[in-house]
Amino acid sequence: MNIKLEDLGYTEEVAKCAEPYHAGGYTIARVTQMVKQRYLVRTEALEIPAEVSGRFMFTSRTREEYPVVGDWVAVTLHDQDTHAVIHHVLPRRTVLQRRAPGKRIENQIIATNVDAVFIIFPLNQSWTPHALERYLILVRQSGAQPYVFLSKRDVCTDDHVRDVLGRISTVCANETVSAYSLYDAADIHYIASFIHRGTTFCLIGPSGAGKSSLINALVGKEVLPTGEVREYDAKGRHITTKRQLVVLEKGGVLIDTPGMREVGLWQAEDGLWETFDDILEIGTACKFRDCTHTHEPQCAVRKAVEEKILAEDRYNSYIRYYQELHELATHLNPKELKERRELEQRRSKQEKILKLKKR
Ligand SMILES: Nc1nc2c(ncn2[C@@H]2O[C@H](COP(=O)(O)OP(=O)(O)OP(=O)(O)O)[C@@H](O)[C@H]2O)c(=O)[nH]1
Ligand SMILES: [Mg+2]
Ligand SMILES: [Zn+2]
Repeated sequence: MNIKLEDLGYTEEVAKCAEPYHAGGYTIARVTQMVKQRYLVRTEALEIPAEVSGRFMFTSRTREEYPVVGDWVAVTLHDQDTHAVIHHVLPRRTVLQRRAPGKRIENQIIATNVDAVFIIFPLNQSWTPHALERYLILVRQSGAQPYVFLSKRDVCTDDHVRDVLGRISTVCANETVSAYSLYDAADIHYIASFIHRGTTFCLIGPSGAGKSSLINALVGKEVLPTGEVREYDAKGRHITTKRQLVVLEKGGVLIDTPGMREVGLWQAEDGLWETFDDILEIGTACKFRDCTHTHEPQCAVRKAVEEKILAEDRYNSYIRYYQELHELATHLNPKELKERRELEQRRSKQEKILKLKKR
């Protein structure tokens, strides 16, 4: 399939960033797959294997600087255009990331330059609204638009579907939320209606939710492997093991990801405040400007909980996320001075969000 860069999500903004590289004789491509340090990149004409240049490896200080799926990169083509070398990663417009699973304190970039995220959860399994909430915070932090699609409606009763939608309604009050069945053409058509030429969508959710199946249905072909996840395997075998970017013929870009078991937050304060904007607003009446709403006197938030204006459950989950992020920040910035500065920055961002909300 010969495609235009625009179909891959190339915008004027990207073009501007790409200008110097174009002038330098590089080809612009998008990273479509990544397994360890090996990549596939897509240019207008080709999808070919790629690796980063020696100089890139030498000059990169952190893992974060390495290309990931969704990145725009400046490459050179070699061996009759069968192989590419990545020299530069163009500035990222959005970064979808989480805290990497495991003990080490580091982040993991899920995908970049994503406009919207389809969060897929299965209706036939039990999970708490908080599980979904974590995904929402992570997506909002990235700046991408979240959509919540609940799969496997066909194997559930209408009552059950209604019950689940009711239970998550406070968690995703402002989002598009919809239950669907992979086998209902009208449902797939509805989901497809959100996808436009040049927009990039990333699908995330637990393993077995139906991410890859949904992409196949949207593409109209089995382009990705799917299957039942083995429940008895303690390790949990994920069907999808790599991130992969798929371009729809009618336009639109979809990124498939492996199922996530843990969704740890990574520097997601803005995402948290956007998700708990009610608490942010009540908190403006606290006595202390930097009130943590835990032990301080004259705390408007705790007063609101006592007066049952704010649900205790909601308050508790906010505090849990806040502490998780605070702990992370302390690990990342051991110097108190730096921490204070960041707090100030976060405050001003907080005020900006409030101002935006008031408009
Ligand atoms: N009945 C029913 N089955 C579905 C639906 N969506 C997906 N499935 C099935 O669920 C299983 C898992 O689907 P996948 O698409 O592989 O799930 P995934 O989210 O990509 O899983 P990982 O790749 O492990 O993260 C497959 O057997 C699908 O056929 C649906 O709406 N209804
Ligand atoms: Mg999959
Ligand atoms: Zn307070």
